[in-house]
Parts: sequence; structure tokens; C-alpha cells
Amino acid sequence: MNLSPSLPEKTIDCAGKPLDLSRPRIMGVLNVTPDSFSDGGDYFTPENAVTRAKQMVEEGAAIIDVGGESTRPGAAAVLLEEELQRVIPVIEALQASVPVPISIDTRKPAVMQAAVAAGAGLINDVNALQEAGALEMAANLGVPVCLMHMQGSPETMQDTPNYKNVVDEVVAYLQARAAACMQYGIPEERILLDPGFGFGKTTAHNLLLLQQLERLVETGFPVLVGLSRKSLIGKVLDLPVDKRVYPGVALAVLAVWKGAALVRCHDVRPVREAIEMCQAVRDVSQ
Ligand code: 9MG
Repeated sequence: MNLSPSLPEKTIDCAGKPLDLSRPRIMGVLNVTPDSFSDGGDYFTPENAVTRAKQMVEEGAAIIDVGGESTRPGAAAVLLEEELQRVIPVIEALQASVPVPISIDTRKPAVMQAAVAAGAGLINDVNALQEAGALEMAANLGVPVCLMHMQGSPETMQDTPNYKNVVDEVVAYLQARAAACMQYGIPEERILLDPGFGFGKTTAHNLLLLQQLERLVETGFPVLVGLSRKSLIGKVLDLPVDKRVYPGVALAVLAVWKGAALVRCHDVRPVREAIEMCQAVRDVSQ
């Protein structure tokens, strides 16, 4: 069911800006941090952030994800005031200058609240709304949420990732978090799920999750994946961050082929062209 009858089926309402998920879409990454693993410090001012966001929209991004706290392995947590100072001026500037929805990548309920007041239309929480007060906040704000799986926290998650069956556990965890959201009044139409590639997972765990992504797609929730420039590429191909574009495109295509609805990435143009080709093959009929 679609919550907004005026919107086409599979379109979600991101605080007044539609996000059409009837075909695979791209979420462009905009890190407003000094220390993110691949673009830390590049888009720190609202002016630079707007320039970069406009470029990503022109290249085909359907939504821009703004984050003010690095979630790379080993990253230290950021204080609330610091995170607010980083993201709110950028979201205000983007809201006025880009036509697509803006999502806020945060774990903190107070940041969710301020970001939505500033114009964000989707909450992207790598902690799946587990912080105290996050479920209530997201339910009250009335915007869609992306729930991501992470084992541990960014500070320690890559120390000893451990699962009996990574696919079973990730799917069960995300289904339980979606159920918790619905108990708090977040309708299922506003929930997206993300297996959290690189978040408390070995290379084998990441590869298994992508190999069996259909398992998550079969839950019926739109699936978001973030594989762009991640260390699993570095581990398999022994490549530094700035040489991971082509394998990142290949992984995005695989994810879309398996049913992913939204691909979070830095390199928007090549990923958009590749997934459009992939979709053309999927769509063709006699
Ligand atoms: C913030 N962030 C970094 N990597 C991510 C991923 O893979 N998925 C989502 N939803 N957010 C991410």
C-alpha cells in the first residue's frame, strides 16, 4: 500500500519530496566530516557541499545522504553539538538548492529532529534506531527510515566480527528492527533495510551477504546497499580507496540484479550508467 494516494506505487514521500523506487536509484554520499575514509574534509563548508550535491544530482543521484559523524572502522564518536554544527547548515543550504530529497545519516535522535526541521526527508541510521529515544523520534518525525545492520560500534566493529550464519542473523535482526519500528507506529511503507556491508563483517561475511542478497529482498522491504569504495574491495583486489571505482560499479550492478532498490555511492555517474544498463536487461521481454 502507498501512504500517499497521489504518489505512484513504490514512491516514498521524503517530507514532501518524492523518491520513486519503481526502479533502482542512487543515493549520493555527502560526508561533512574531516575524517571519512574516502572523502573526509572535502565538502565541509555549505558552499562546497552544495556544489558537490548539484554535481551528484546532475550525474543521476535521486537522493543525497548527509553525514556529520564518520562511521569508518575505528572512527571515534562525535559530540552532539559538533555533529549539529556540521550537518544543519549544509542541510539548510541543500534544501534550498537541490530538487531531490536529502537524507540524514545519524544515530542521534536530536540530530534526526534538527535535520528534519532543516529539510531532511529520510533518516539513515547505521544503528537501526537503537539509541535511546530514536524509535520514538523517528515515528514522530514521520519520515522514512533506513535501518542498517552493524555488529558492534564503528570504534570496535572490525576487531572480531563473529556469526554462526551471517545471512540468517542479518536478515533476522533487520526484520526484528522493522517490527520494532512498526510497533512504534512507523508504517512498513516507510521502512528500508540495509545489510551494512563493512560494518562488523569480515570479507567473507560481506561476500556472503551480497551473494545471498535475495534473502533480504524477499522480506518485501526496499533494500539499500552501500558498497562504494569499501574495504572488501581493497581486501579482494588489494586496491587503495582511490582505485576502487570499477569494482564498486560491478558490486552495485550485482546488488541491483539481486533486487536492491537504492545504491549508496560516491561515484554517481558510472554507477548510474551501469545500473541503468543492468535494469534494461532485467526489463526486456519478448
Ligand atoms: C553512513 N553509511 C556508511 N556506509 C553505509 C552503508 O553501507 N549503508 C548505509 N545505509 N549507510 C552507510
